[in-house]
Amino acid sequence: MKRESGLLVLCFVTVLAFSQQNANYDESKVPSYVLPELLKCENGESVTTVEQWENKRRPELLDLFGRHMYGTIPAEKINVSYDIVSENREALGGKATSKQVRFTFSNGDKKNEAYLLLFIPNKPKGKVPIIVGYNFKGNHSTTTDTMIIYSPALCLALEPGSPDWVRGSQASRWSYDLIIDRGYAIATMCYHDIFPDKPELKDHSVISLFSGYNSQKTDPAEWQAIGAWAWGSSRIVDFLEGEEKIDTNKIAIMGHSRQGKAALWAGAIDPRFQIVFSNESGCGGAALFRRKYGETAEIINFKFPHWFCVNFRQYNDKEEKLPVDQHQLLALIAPRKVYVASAEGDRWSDPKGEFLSAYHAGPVYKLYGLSTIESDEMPGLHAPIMEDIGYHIRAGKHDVTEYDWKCYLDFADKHFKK
Ligand code: GTR
Repeated sequence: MKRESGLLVLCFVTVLAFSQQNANYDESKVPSYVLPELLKCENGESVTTVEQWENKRRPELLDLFGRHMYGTIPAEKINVSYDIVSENREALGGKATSKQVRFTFSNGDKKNEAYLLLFIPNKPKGKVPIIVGYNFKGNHSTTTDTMIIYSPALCLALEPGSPDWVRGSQASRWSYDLIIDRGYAIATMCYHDIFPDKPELKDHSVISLFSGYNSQKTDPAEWQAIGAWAWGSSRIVDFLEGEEKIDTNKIAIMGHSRQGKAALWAGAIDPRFQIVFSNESGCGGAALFRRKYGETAEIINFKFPHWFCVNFRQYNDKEEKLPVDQHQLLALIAPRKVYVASAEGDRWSDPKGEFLSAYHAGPVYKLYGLSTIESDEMPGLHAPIMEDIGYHIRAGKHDVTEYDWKCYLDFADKHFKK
């Protein structure tokens, strides 16, 4: 390694270590805070009916989250075409049909490609519910099936020779057998295909296809990576609407960590997602900003300047000034269902902040006459709460495990199979 680049890496690692050290893990140092009101409009009007919520408060909150946090998604429609490039009726030992679908996003001469990997159970014969979720390291990393095509953006996002090129390297996060055995279809795409996850790669993201995109200038409320990932998951739903075997009234989205953030935002803006599973989504996902526990606005904006809109940076170390907090994001999903999952060893994501957010989203679910988390005391490990809002905390580190999937499937059964 050249001396200069060695120095650069050292600087980066030092700054990173410093910013992570700065994170608070001491509950007694959590500041006292007042959460922004769920059921009070910006003009002070109290919300007591579903009509007021849907016509006034909900649109207000969607707008605030767009302008101050995730950026606003353009109304423009670009072209999206789908080509089924492979179909295998004997996938997963014969119990599923797999399909690989090439998505081509285009606007004029510019285009991007992404690949969706879909497994549909061969039994039962009728329509089945589906869970949609992005993977981090390419479709090939979710299974050892040698038919799986490498996701196109990987050459931008992964180092040549990196172990991430190995098939099945992330298979433990994708419990395909379990999901299929339980009668669910599953669809995954590599998130890099939508926005390759580095600030300097925005020119390769779908955002660059939209009219008005200027690589030299980002408007303060312009959408960024999380917005693009959310937008992309809606395009997956567009495709699924044409799939005969998929029950489009039963579409869930599952996102881990940064993808948990994107899944919650997708669930807030696209009502076709009937359940949102947030797996350890932490800061900018389910966790309450005002607790300033673990990762904070300042740390996340510093490490990932391309995730949130530019406006969001003004809340670095000023979380109390944010016009919203994350219980309101969860509430935007109502009356559809939301499930938040934490891991004990994942203090960076602030498990308690994730739990409290789910708890404080309750009043909107109550407006709809739905069931909520009744106590603000966290449940014990492996004691899932499965109301219309769900929550669990499991032992172990930041990851997606078979235990998480089992809980998600139980929750989905409860709501989809009643
Ligand atoms: C971390 C980031 C978290 C979370 C995580 C992940 O580095 O600080 O907000 O998104 O990455 O996506 O695994």
